[in-house]
Amino acid sequence: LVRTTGHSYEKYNSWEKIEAWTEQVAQENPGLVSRSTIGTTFEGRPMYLLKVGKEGSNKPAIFMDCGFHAREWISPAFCQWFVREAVRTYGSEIKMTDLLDRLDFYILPVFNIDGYVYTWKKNRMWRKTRSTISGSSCIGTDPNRNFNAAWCEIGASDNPCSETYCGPSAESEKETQALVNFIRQHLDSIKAYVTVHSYSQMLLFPYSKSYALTKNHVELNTLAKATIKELATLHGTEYTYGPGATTIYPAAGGSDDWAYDQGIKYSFTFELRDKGRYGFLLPESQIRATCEETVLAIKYLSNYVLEH
Ligand code: ING
Ligand code: ZN
Repeated sequence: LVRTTGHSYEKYNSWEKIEAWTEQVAQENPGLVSRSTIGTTFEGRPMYLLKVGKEGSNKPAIFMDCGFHAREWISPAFCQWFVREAVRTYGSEIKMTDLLDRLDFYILPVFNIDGYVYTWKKNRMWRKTRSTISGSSCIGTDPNRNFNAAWCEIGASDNPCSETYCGPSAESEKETQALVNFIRQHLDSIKAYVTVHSYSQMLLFPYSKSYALTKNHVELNTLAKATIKELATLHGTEYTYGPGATTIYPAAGGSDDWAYDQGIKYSFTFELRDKGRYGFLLPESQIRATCEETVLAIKYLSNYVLEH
């Protein structure tokens, strides 16, 4: 990439830089990357989606989003890194080439753009969206409590001032609406849903909304275990894994539970580094190692999904 924009894969990039990068990476990789817009945020910013894969028809797809929660800066950094890794190694590295020949990745580099911008300008620890509602001066809904999956029943708050406010209704957020509309329109092709958060080094799968086990629990558990083993091969980073409800905490309205209930049988939430030393303030010096190991995990998962 010609970096006229000041964008860097080993730094946290402002939304302005990420936005310019989405245009540039698509422009520079025709036939491999294309950019579309799936909606606009509360504050009116376009939500860019990158489709990454060798051009072809009727390909299966894997959907991956980053930046649900504004302060989890390593997450958008990972989506950017993954796209770079795809375009950098396509045609030279066998596994990536094979994946991109056979499937498409739909990558949403930042879901909660308004929140992300706010963490750069006003409050580094902001989590929620930036939407307003009548009757409260508190701002923002937790996007990972806003999906229509046992909405607001457990591990979520109906208090607009809470960090886990579920919103005035399921899918109240424009960002949620954009994502669910896109996924619903592409259910035939989407074989896996991956959402990237931080922190705590966990690989979670449904359900979080209840303690019930999914129909393919044993398969998801086995796949998660193998995926974190693959991740650990690079730097020895230890992840735990399991259903959200018992592995992290019960929480309704999450995107992975919703995607699973749409029939996407491989649905995962990554909680990237670290385990709390730096937490959301993961130093830029750890971007490379975090992203490299997570690329291995995504490639492993994707290959499994293609074969099943
Ligand atoms: N963790 C997730 C959260 O939204 C989660 C955990 C995953 C909840 C899946 C529900 C469903 O709280 C972080 N760090 O955001
Ligand atoms: Zn999160």
